[in-house]
Amino acid sequence: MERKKFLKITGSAAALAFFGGITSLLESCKRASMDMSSAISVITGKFDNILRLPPIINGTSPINLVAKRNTASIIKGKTSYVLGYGDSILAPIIKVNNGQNVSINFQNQLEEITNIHWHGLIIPENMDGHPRYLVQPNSTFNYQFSINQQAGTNWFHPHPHLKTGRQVFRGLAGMFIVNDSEEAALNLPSGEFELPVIIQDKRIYADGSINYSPEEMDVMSGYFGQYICVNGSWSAYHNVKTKVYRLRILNGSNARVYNLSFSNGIPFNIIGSDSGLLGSTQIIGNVILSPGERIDVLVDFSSLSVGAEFYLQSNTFNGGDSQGSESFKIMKFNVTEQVPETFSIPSSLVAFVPISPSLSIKTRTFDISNIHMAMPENGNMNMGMNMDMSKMHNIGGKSFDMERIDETVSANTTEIWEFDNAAGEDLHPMHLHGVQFQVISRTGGRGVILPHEMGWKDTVLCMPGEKVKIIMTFPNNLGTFAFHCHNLEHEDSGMMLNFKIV
Ligand SMILES: [Cu+2]
Repeated sequence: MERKKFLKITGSAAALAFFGGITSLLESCKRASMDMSSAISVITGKFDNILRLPPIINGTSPINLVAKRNTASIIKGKTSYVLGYGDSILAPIIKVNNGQNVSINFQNQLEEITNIHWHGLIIPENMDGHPRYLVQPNSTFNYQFSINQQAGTNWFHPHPHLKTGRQVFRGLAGMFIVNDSEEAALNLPSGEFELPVIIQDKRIYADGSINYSPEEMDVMSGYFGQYICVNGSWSAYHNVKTKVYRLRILNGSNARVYNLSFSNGIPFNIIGSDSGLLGSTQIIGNVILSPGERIDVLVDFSSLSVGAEFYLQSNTFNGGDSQGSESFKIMKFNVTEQVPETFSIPSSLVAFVPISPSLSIKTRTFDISNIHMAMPENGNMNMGMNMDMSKMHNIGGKSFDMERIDETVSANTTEIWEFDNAAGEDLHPMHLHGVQFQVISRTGGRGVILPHEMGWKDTVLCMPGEKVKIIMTFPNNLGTFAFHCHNLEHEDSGMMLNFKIV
């Protein structure tokens, strides 16, 4: 057996011990040899469930968010038991303007600790939702910050260590949109022509509750679901007119990566990356979007005929050990009304200034291949019951320690960080809190910077075999922030470190 496979499997035995299960190493070996991708096959429905559209809250007045148990109709005609920040699954969409002060009164009505991480927002460390800052059950916290960043599609979700995966999977997440005047000048499609598309896969029990019970293979690869949902609707459809639409697409899944395209060949006009608009529109037929990433796209339905039906789908891709082997439909679009369209898709968007690599004062490299288990402090690899799940993944050989500062950086300085997955077998979407970056190179694997990466990013996908370099200038928000893999099972099993801005 290869050394790295052996290490993975011994780690998986530890995971089972963590979850209180009893299994032998032999059993783990048998399971590890199974084809992971065939273990969870996507279930395709009739696409007769009307797409849920989360309500929109304007952030100019104080916002109330309550994390609680809810019911939702994820599958048509069935009740599902979920978590949400409103009255259903997910949260209302929060919309704010750059320069605005935001106040969110958060109430935790769960029976466990939680918090909110504002993914993509550049805000002070005590508001960012680091796992050190928790909100106890039946307690409240007032998140207050001012928005000082360009227009973009951000989001929010819980971040309590070891519980993030479960709380997000059960339904806690939402979209957070920042608008600004530069964006307004583009007169982009709005109202019914601006559509949130939050893609998530769910495992659902027969009784309607969401199943989150990861076993060793789930912790290694990530937790997948058979039901591909958009905005909390499985097998959904949406009626459209013959217009240009703006789709804000968020991959809010725990672990699943999608290779997105339209079944009728309509291209994506990509106008924005994770948290900002691009300098110029990038036209492309498909986008591989990993957990945590967003794309802002214009899609032109104006030449379609009434009665046309087509799908947003995911195609197969080369994604390492556990991903990309299946193609499936995600949601259906029906063209139901012919209307005139005068909007033409702009080729030039906003002023986007690349950060010059010559400004970088330091390059740091992080081995994210996970070919070695993190070593415990005493140097002994304790197999079995003594080793917990929180050590199954690592960055540079270190698993997450809440209080340890792993990297120290200076405010207002620029650095290059490299994520090295050259020897890795799994893909890892790497996310930094507290800063926005630009991708400056990718070597190995796909070998290029992709069209949806040519702007402000906070999450970047590193496929097996790839080394990805990013550049960023740290803001003047002093304190400790996290950076981690956004495969939430990898994150919860240790693939997270702290960096401190001083
Ligand atoms: Cu990962």
